[in-house]
Amino acid sequence: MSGRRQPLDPHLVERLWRTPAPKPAYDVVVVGAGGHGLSTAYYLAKNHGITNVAVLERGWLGGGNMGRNTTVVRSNYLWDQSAAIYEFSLKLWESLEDELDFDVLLSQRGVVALAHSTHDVREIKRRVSANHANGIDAEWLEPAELKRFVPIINISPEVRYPVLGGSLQRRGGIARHDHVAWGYAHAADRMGVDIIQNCEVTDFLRDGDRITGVQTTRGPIAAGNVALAAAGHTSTLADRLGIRLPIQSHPLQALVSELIEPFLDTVIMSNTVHVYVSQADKGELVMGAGIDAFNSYAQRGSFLIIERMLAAAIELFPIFSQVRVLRTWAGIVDVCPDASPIIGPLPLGNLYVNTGWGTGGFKATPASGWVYAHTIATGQPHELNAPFQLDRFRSGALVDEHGAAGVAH
Ligand code: FAD
Ligand code: PYC
Repeated sequence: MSGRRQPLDPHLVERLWRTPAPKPAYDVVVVGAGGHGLSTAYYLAKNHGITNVAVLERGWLGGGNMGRNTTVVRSNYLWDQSAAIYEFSLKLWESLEDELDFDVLLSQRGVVALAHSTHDVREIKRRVSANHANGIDAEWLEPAELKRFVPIINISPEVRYPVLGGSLQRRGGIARHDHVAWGYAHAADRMGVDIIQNCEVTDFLRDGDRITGVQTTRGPIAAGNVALAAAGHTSTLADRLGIRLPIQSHPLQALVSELIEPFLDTVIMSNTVHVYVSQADKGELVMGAGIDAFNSYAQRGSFLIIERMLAAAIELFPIFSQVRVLRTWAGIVDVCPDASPIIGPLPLGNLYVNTGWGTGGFKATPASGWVYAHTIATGQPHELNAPFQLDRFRSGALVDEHGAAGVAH
């Protein structure tokens, strides 16, 4: 964390990007000013010199999952294909402040994944071995080692789901999601990208099997290519074209506590008891759980999830029983059957999709934008997103990352 550069003063935020009126036509229209849309626009301009780009956002920049996630960054996935893209992302994170000339407040404080059953122990140890094979830092910690690393954790064997050990990725951690969105927006804007808020894409312009632009609440906009990056709303947009994506949209909730003195300096996750927690620099505990089981496009979930999340948290960290919840919220996540993303062309000319990051796309923001920009600029997948094409649901070459997702879904 360098503590330098761009603002913490909210008045300065207004000046980080322009507020242009939409032009009649662009080389590329990106739909959605979340992290993935903004990083895509940035790398289109930076890596490929394509600057006649608009990012269209129906609400405000970062008002979707980008501003609602719990900011966990790591790369300890199971399969080679995922390890490659998430590790590339983590390496981009490690130099992102210099790249964007903007504080993103990456804090590599370590991410722990807990095991509570023999099955968990085998599965997590297997992932540690797979991480080593892919050159990704990973360690297995026995309960006593975990207790030394996280003194407030309860390792008593007398609880419902005792802690039997866990993995640790020391290079994992958290970053400030709003700063990441602002940093990409600022840098893209400086290279000529138009970021247009309050501009909802309502339909597509097409010429036979080719997409020629978008219809928006601010009029039609022609485009050489249209790139969807609308997270939980991508399937409804594709539906306008009669394309049915293998995506289920669900609420994913999180909460913060009141501000307390710093006492937790790592991220702890338990997929089994369905809670994860970190402590933000400000002092609030940031917690989340698994998805709400029902489909929804509303940014709210059920109380049951909050109740269970807190019960699990208090069992793991009895000291939390003294802390009060300050606020809760939800985002809409776009979940593929194999818990991996889709990044590539759709079966209509000039139309691309980046979706299916589900509960884990924040950490992928830099790599996702990098490979999506490459795909749009060259018409070919980058080697890192080649395994994540839509046709894997026909070929059966799935990349199942439910275990490594860390959040039950
Ligand atoms: P979004 O920010 O949702 O961007 C999509 C944008 O498209 C939105 O701004 C939306 O308004 C806009 N849009 C939608 N429809 C239209 C339209 N028709 N026209 C124009 N604009 C449109 N991931 C991690 O890696 N680590 C975590 O710790 C983590 N925690 C999470 C916790 C919660 C509670 C949630 C909800 C998600 C979490 N995630 C996490 C997942 C991560 O946030 C998402 O995978 C990622 O943010 C999705 O990409 P995005 O940022 O581009 O999406
Ligand atoms: O993907 O690491 C993750 C994550 C943590 C919390 C939500 N998603």
